[in-house]
Amino acid sequence: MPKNKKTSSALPPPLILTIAGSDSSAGAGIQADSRTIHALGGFATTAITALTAQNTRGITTWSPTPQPLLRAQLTAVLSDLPIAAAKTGLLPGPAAIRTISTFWIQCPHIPLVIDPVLGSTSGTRFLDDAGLYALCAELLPLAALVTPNWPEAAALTGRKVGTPAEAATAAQHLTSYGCAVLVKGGHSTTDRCDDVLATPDGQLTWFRGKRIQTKNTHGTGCTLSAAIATGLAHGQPLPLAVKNARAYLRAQLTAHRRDHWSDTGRGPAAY
Ligand code: PXL
Repeated sequence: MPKNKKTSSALPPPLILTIAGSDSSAGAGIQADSRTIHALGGFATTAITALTAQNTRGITTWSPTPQPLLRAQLTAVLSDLPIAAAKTGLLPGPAAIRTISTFWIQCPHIPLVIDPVLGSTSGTRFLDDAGLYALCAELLPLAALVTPNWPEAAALTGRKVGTPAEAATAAQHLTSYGCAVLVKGGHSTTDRCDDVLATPDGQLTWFRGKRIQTKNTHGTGCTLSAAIATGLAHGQPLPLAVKNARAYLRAQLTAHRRDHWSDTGRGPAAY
């Protein structure tokens, strides 16, 4: 076949919807999600839940998107475009969660990955206790996967999560909401970064790796969850989507650990 002959079998990229906040420094949020989705062969559509003004030193101010505007973004995208998978990031409170769950009840076929962002590494709290409750009661039951780190898993379960064994127990506990759970091990104090996946059928799978020494951890949760959603949109089974997403994130962290952002202690974990 001639080298540049167009084949009609080339599939268009699958559409992924990211429902998340804007990060003006572009290390996390909508910016990180879009970058990841496109790098992995998807096409990113967006519903912006909040605007943040931030740089490598922290968040100076932020504001949630008014509910009618969030609703209008979700209507515009979901009523028109064949979304293959979605993810959530920064959700600014119970009202945003209720808005999203109202939509998801009507599109249960679209796999939804929830990155339960509670706050920023620099200390800004995004989701209050009422929001945490709404997340568990209203959104987790509609999700394919939730991806807490150790502190988020502790907040979601009300249990201590400080060891891999406690992470596994928390993951299994959270499957009672009806979704799969990936508890990420980035907060371990050892040189390991092991994530554990629990599925509602009782299976437990470990994804193991040596810790990559870097200060560029800002946005890693966004990147991982966007990569998993993109894998699901490509039709990958969940464990494979997690494996591939981890490999992508690890490659980004390795490639960029010596760039100029490292000096600041924050910065885009993945370009
Ligand atoms: O990494 C969590 C996160 C997600 N989304 C936005 C953020 C942050 C952390 O700062 O700003 C918009």
